[in-house]
Amino acid sequence: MKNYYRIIDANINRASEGLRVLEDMVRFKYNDREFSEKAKRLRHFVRDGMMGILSKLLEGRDSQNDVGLEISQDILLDDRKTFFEMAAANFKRVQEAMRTVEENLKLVDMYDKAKIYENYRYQAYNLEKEFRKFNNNKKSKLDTDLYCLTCEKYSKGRSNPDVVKAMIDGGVRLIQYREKEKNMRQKYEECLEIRRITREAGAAFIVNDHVDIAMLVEADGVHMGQDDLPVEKVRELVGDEMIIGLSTHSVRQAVEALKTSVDYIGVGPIYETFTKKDVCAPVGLGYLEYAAGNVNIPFVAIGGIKEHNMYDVKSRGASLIAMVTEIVGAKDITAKVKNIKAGLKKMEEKQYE
Ligand code: TZP
Ligand code: MG
Repeated sequence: MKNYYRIIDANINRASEGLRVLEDMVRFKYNDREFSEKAKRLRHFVRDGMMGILSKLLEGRDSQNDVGLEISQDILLDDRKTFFEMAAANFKRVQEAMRTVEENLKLVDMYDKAKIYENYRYQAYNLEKEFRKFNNNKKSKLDTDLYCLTCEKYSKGRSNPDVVKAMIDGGVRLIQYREKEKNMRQKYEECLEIRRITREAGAAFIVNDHVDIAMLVEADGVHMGQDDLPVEKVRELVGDEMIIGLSTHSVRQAVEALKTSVDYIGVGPIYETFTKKDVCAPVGLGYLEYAAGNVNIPFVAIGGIKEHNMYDVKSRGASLIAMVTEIVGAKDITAKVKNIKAGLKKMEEKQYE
C-alpha cells in the first residue's frame, strides 16, 4: 500500500510541476491570461484532489532513495530543442502522471477519486489542443482532423463565404477555397472575404489552383493538382512560409511529391466522387494504407468521404480527412461538422485508452 501512495505522491508532483511549466511558458511568452489561468486551475485541482490523503502521501515519500533521480541526472534524454517540443514534453508528462495516479488510486480502492483524475487527464488533452493556437507554423496549421473545401454548386444556394462561416462555427480549422465555376474576379473577391473570416477565427486558409489569388489575399497556402504549375516553381513564387499542397493519386506520384518542397499531399480519391471532374478512378484504401506507412509529411485523405465511411478511412491511418459535398451539401453545416468532429475525436481518444 505504502508504495502505491509513493507512486501517487510522485505523480501528483510531476503533474503539477508540468502544469506550472506550461502555465509560465504561456504567461511570460504570450501574456495569455485565459490559458495561464486554465493551467493554474487544473494544477490546483490536481493538488487539492489529494486533500484527504495527504498524510498517507507524505508517509510514502522517500525522495532520497528514489532510483529515478540518479538515472535522470545521468542521461540527456531531456534535451529539448524548441519551445514547442518542451511544451509537448510537459503535456505528455502531465497526462502520463495523471494516468499513473488514476491507476494507482484504483489499487488503493479509491475509484471515485480515480474517475476525477481521469477527468483531469482529459482536461489536459484539451489544454494541449488549445495550446496549438500559439504554434502558428505551417505544420500546426495542418495539424487538425477535418479539412473542408468549398463548392458552391453543391451548397444548396448558400454562398461560399456563408458556407465557410458555418464550417468555422462547427469548429473547422482548415479551409480550402475550391471553386471551378466562377471567373477570376469573383474568385478573388470571395477569397478576400474568406481570408477575413478565417483570419478572425484563427483558421487556416488555402486556395486551390490560383497562386496569384493566394498571394494577393495572404492565404496560408495554395493547393495544386498534377496538371497545374510545377510545385517547385510555385515555391519560387510563394516563398517558404506558404503551405503548398499537392493532389496525388498513386504511390508513384507520392514518391515524386516527397522529393519536392510540398508541405502536404492529398491522397485520393479514396471512393467514387462526382465533385471533381476528370478525376481518375477511386484509388481505394490501399494507397491510403501505403501513405500511412510511408509518407513522412502530413497527408489528407479525400474523395467520396462521408460521415458513414470516415471511420474506415481513419482506421487506415488518415489523421486528416477532407470532405466536400458531405459538408457543403448538409442542411445544417455547423451541426454536421460538429457531429463529424465529435466522431473523429471519439476515435482518436480510443487510442489513448
Ligand atoms: N480531389 C480528389 S477527390 C476531390 C478532390 C478535390 C473531390 C472530393 O469531393 P467529395 O464531395 O468529398 O467526394
Ligand atoms: Mg487544380
